[in-house]
Amino acid sequence: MRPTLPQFRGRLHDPRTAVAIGRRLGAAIVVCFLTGLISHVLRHPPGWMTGLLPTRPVWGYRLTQGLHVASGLAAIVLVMAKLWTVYPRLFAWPPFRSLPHLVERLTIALLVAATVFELFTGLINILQWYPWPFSFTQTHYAVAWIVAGSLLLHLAVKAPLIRTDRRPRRADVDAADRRALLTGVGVAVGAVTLTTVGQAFTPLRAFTLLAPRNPGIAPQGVPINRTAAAAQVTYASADGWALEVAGPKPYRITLAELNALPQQRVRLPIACVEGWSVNAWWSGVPIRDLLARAGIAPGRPLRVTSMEVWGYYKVMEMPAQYADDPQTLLALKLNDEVLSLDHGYPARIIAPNRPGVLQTKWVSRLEAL
Ligand SMILES: Nc1nc2c(c(=O)[nH]1)N[C@H]1C(S)=C(S)[C@@H](COP(=O)(O)O)O[C@H]1N2
Ligand SMILES: [Mo]
Repeated sequence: MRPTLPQFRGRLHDPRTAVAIGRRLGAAIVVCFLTGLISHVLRHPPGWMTGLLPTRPVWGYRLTQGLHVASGLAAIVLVMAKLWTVYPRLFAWPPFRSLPHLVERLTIALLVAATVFELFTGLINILQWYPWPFSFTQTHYAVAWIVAGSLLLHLAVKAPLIRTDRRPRRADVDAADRRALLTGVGVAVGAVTLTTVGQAFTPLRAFTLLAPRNPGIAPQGVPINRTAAAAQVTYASADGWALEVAGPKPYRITLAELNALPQQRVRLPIACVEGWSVNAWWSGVPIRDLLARAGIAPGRPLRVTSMEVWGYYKVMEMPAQYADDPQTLLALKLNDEVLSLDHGYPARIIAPNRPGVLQTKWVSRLEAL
């Protein structure tokens, strides 16, 4: 028996509109997926890849992670438009006509669920809100593959429909309405992008109304993710600090002694995984000089430990090419001022083309692996 189901007379719930929005959504998902892969590999490289991670361009991660968050935010708008065009099919009767049709609908359910999950967790994460019991990075990464797989299946199943869509039609009476809808969606994507992209693309930072971070409003010109208070680091605990360098000739060195060593000044960005990024001037001692003093030859990966009491980023590992890079510093100054406690006083890491989470603050120990 056929239940009473709603009737949909709106003509833009048609395949042609769904394909048109799908193309744009697909493009956003491809950019988001690829830039997400880059981010994952830079943070958790499989062993064989560690030596291959590039240190140039220094703004590489800034660009890819900015794109990751921007394309994800655009996809939120596009996915809503796409779901609006197709949702009447939820009420199609019978729910499935054949086994292949049932399989097709299940793969769409998987695709929608996985995509909504990715966009929702990503959005909540850039707001630094973690209302879930699982690890964000691992789950977000794993589900991205489900999106990729079910999207490929979806494209294969719908290939005939997408192909017919290319053929010119004589009487497309909805063309003007469809154009209006697509323009509206485009304007919405543009508005979301314009009000958020300034968190990474600083020339537009005056428009950063909706982004969680505005790089224009930041102590010493750089936003802060984890404060010293959250990491339980105080000026008192930094008192009497000395950097410990382990190696064949281990040594301890005080802040005054570090300041007396030859300094390097470099312009490098902090690029947070949450999408905000900003360039800054950093001054300090090249890490390779500190390692050489301990008798450590170039080519060795490094373990860096922070004096913070607890945190996921207390210990960080750095592949050799970053440790040896002349621009990788144990920074003592930010934009020509002594680091503030929140920025990692007395000393922090700054390295080219690495995610912000690996730019360890409050460094207490270096050790070659
Ligand atoms: N020891 C330590 N270092 C850390 C963190 C941390 O939690 N602990 N957070 C990292 C993150 S997520 C970012 S984006 C950068 C931000 O540095 P900033 O606060 O100086 O901008 O510091 C990184 N360094
Ligand atoms: Mo970050």
